[in-house]
Amino acid sequence: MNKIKQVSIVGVPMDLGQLRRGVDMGPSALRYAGLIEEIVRLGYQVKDAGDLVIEREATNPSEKGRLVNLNEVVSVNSELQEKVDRIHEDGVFPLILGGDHSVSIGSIAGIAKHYNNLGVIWYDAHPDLNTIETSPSGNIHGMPLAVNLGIGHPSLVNIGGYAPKIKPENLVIIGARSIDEGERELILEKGIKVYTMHEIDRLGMTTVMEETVEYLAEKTDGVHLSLDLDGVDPIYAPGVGTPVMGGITYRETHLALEMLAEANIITSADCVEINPILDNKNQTAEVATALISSLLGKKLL
Ligand code: 6HN
Ligand code: MN
Ligand code: MN
Ligand code: MN
Repeated sequence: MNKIKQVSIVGVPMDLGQLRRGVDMGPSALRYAGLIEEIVRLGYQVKDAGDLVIEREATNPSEKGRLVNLNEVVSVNSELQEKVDRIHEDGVFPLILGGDHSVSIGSIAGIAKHYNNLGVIWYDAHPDLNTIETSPSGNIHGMPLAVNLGIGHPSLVNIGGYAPKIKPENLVIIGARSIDEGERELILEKGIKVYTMHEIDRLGMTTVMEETVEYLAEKTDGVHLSLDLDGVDPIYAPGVGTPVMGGITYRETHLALEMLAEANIITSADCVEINPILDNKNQTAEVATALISSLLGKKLL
């Protein structure tokens, strides 16, 4: 990561992957929290590419069947895919600001084509491995990891014109504590490496991250970090649409990202699910800003 001293920021004010409005304000909240200035202070050359324009239909999205807002989610992610692809071609570190977690479909679609074995770290309370058949909600933000593995609706799976984007053995999920039955089956069937809260409690974050780095470093040629703020305990990150108690602490998350910075393996990232409407004075965006700084190499001393 350190050889790329340039970062390009793309905001995706998208709230169509679920039914709670407000997560579209995530990019603004992060800019307000000083994210751009903070990355500049770390010595990076930063380009803020602004936000994608999200077109939405005026009708109630829940009327349209179980895949909520499918067409809109496909079109936003297709555009995001192209944008991220170009950033990567310029040799710049892409940092995508959500928006709900469905934006990881477009971000990973734009990145994965540049690697033979893109690794992914999915830092999240949820594995986001649902399909239309297994989803309890029909919300696409609960499906992006399955889509990236090539499982799901063809118009989502084929964004960017290729599928799958990633291989199950190149994936590590960290922080899971709300796992739907179909997701559990998929995890076991594909042998996906998951550190649930149970493993984090037992092993401690140091061991979890040492193992994660070792697991990915030997077989991947780049690693994308998908940081869902609901992975962090809602005490620290209350501004999220699907909070789950018993999460990863603020310090454990810093430690995790500091260890990734030291290992120098992260080549792109997205930061998603911040909902300022549900937040406490922009706390969650401030937490995210501090966390991204750790990821990009900020040290306490
Ligand atoms: N997220 N598993 C639930 C669902 O509706 O599929 C929750 C998904 C949450 C997704 O937080 O990115
Ligand atoms: Mn290309
Ligand atoms: Mn998620
Ligand atoms: Mn989540």
